[in-house]
Amino acid sequence: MIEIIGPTVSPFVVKILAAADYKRLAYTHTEQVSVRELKKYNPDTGKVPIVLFDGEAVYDSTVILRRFDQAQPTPALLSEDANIAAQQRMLEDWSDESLYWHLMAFRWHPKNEHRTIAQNSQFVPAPVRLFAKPLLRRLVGNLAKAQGLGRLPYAMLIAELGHRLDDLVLLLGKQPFFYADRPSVADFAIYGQFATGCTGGVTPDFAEQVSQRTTLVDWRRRVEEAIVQEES
Ligand SMILES: N[C@@H](CCC(=O)N[C@@H](CS)C(=O)NCC(=O)O)C(=O)O
Repeated sequence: MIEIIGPTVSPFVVKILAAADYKRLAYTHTEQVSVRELKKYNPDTGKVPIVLFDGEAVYDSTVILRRFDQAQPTPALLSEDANIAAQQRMLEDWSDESLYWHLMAFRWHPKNEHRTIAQNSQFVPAPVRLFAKPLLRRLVGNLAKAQGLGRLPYAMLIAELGHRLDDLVLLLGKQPFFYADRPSVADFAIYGQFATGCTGGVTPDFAEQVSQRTTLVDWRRRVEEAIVQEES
């Protein structure tokens, strides 16, 4: 039994849900997670997503996707070609560890911060919800500043995201998915970041940068079609 835990405002939760759907895995999904459950299931990082595989808690979206492939090898989330698989893993890691921080910098910039706080307040425990704004700013918003991208002037943030997206267009080239004909961990990782950055109206300038690149808009639609096709 596979139990996915974590809210869909998290790009990493969207990443693993999309991969699970693509693989037609049977699972349950719980959006809300209490602080106590987080401590119980993931005392190391306290982050979501968490997946319970027959009650065994596994965290980190990358490790989770590897477990999905172990649990059900087809369709595989990595190419059979070792060199292509290596590139897919590297792009997955870039998405998780770099693109994510671009998105975080957008989310916590003063231009968007009020929408980010409104979206995330529901996850602050009721007794302290009155203090959601300073709490979220301190616990989450400051992470973007500490990482560095969150200190950039907004125009530079937009330009840097644009350059990275242009690189993605080049990497994709004429192929339907990154380095391959089938979606992989790389596609699901980037899909998670795009899906959360482009929907919900929290980071309109992030969404605008993606929408200006038709190659990426078409790629995103193909990932969504692959998920739905595998679902039906
Ligand atoms: N590398 C982790 C990143 C997970 C992550 O950063 N999750 C965020 C939500 S988007 C989180 O739980 N943040 C809460 C915190 O940092 O305490 C993964 O791939 O699962």
